[in-house]
Amino acid sequence: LNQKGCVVWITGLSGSGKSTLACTVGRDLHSRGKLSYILDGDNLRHGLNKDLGFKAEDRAENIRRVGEVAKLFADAGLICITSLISPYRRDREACRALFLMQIFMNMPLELCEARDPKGLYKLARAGVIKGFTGIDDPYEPPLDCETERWNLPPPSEMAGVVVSYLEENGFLT
Ligand code: GGZ
Repeated sequence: LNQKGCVVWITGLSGSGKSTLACTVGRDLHSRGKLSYILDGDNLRHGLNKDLGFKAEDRAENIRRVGEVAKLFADAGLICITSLISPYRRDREACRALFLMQIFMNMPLELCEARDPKGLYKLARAGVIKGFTGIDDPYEPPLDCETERWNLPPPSEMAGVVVSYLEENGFLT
């Protein structure tokens, strides 16, 4: 295997399309014969991060652990794509040095809420889920992500832009 690894960090609200983007990029990389691995917040919370909830210090620990695991994958030569809300700037900053790219899914709350694929926004509005990101817990958009430099491509074009960036930076050779 002759592959250089890296970390692609996707942040954004629940329902903003993070997992979809991660899967699209993963499939594209696979078709180019490149190994990638997706670390998805919601999935990891069933195993590695089972002990964590959604209060600020738990989210911080979640981001820290996933950052460390992503680094291991990247060290092993994989393109590691993470898909976590990672709502607090401070937590992302703490592992920013690990990321090749920070991707912001800049989807308005109204659209995420209208999609509500798992019905969680509805539960949050009803007060059944407390501390839900975007409803009664903050989301702090990144100020320094690669998507800004690209002038925020629409979500459907995002995967292509990510793959091009990987290519330009020598990760697909
Ligand atoms: C935000 C929550 C919450 C609260 C449960 N706030 O869209 P989903 O359902 O599948 O993904 C969300 C997931 C968020 O996990 P992360 O590990 O990405 O969060 S963080 O980075 O903030 O640590 C959502 C579901 O868990 N979920 N309760 N209160 N999202």
